[in-house]
Amino acid sequence: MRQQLAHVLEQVLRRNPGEQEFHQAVVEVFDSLEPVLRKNPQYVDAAVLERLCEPERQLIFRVPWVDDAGTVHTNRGFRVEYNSALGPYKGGLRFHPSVYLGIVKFLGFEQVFKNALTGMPIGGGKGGSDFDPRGRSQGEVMRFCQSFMTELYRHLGEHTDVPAGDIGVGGREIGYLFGQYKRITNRYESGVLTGKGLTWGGSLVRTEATGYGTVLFAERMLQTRGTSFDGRRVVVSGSGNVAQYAIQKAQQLGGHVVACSDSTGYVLDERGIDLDLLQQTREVERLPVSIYAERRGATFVPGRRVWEVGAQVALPCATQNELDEDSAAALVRSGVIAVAEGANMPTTPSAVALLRDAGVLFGPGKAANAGGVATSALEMQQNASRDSWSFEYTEERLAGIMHSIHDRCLATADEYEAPGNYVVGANIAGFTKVADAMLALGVV
Ligand code: NDP
Ligand code: 2IT
Repeated sequence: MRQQLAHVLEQVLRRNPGEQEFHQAVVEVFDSLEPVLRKNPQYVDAAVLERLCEPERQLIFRVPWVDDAGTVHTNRGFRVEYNSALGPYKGGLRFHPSVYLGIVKFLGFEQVFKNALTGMPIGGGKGGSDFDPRGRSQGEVMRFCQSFMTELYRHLGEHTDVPAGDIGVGGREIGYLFGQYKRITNRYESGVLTGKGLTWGGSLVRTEATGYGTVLFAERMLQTRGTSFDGRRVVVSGSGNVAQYAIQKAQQLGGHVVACSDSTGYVLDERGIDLDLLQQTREVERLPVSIYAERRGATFVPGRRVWEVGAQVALPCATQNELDEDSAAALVRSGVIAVAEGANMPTTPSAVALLRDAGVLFGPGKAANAGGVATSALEMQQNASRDSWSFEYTEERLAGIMHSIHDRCLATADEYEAPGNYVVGANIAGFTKVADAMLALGVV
């Protein structure tokens, strides 16, 4: 079986040259699968691994747009419709200059297993563009979104492919994208995008869901050691959507959140992050965290990673490969108990190994940040029934889903003789769910 995995991996590396993040994501999952394949040779016979590593459809398209000065720009748009064994393709759109096919494929691959873990009827997909929204006016962002959707709309549909937000795509962008979809198709098809505004088909709790879910997952991990967030020193990376609501939920559970960051550096605020001020600065005014630090009278440390301040609970909520081995070592020295990934693949493989060897509770993104997409599925449910649920009810559903993902990861890890290993649990539980559906659906 080890040979079989090595053979498929060799094919993946050869057929997808230069896509380093995609390779990393595949290796991470394959590392867990040997005992599953040994127990289930039917997966090998049906070439499930080979098929899982090849997206069902990969779209790359031109996105031309005109800036405020009249200059024409040509960006590249992507949508990787990765796997639809469990439901329509579902996953976010990322607008960031680092986006290329390898990033979209890694995110799509992760999304397939994450979505399976939620227990909701959603397949996996991901998309985005190398467009950089930073410093762009409202009008420029709107025209970009309209141009992007003018191509993408033909591939979407509430039963086909349902995008949402990710880095650089929040409520504002989803609004422009939905507006253009509606205009082109002449259909008020609410279920075609999630993360919508509350007055036009959005769900309460979707904005908060990823950050809240990550903290609920971490709380459940802490409970297995008879402890909780209460009174714990917490450090969060990023200061965008996921980070903000991770901070809020950690604070609600009694955590003391002393630091967060952006791509320019980090803020150390020993009095505890003031979330209202952070949101005013980052979300409303779209300014960097250094301005928050200035307004708050806190310390701003430029160009460095937030992990060096030390924490008992660390929540990486910015981007891939942002927590490396040195960062992990610094966290371990400071007495970290738990790390839960709000971002996708933020912890490097050697950092994960170091944390696990040190006995730190480690919640991988495909389990710990699944609350966002799970609540997107709840938004789709509300759209399908033309209903809207209360905040309390929706949050209760989210909490139930996070607890069940947590418990399933642990039970699966036990079943495969890797007790307490959430990485193995998440990979195997996600994989078997998708693989069984693929077997049932035949060679398609
Ligand atoms: P946002 O755009 O709202 O925030 C991103 C944050 O990360 C910002 O603080 C940004 O700083 C920082 N960041 C982004 N890229 C880099 C980089 N290359 N280096 C350093 N810092 C960076 O995005 P989200 O909060 O939505 O997403 C954060 C993470 O969570 C991503 O990994 C995403 O895939 C994942 N995720 C998001 C979900 C969602 O529902 N939104 C669901 C599940 C996972 P700056 O502004 O300076 O760039
Ligand atoms: O990575 C993710 O799970 C997301 N960006 C959210 C996807 C979604 O469809 O809500």
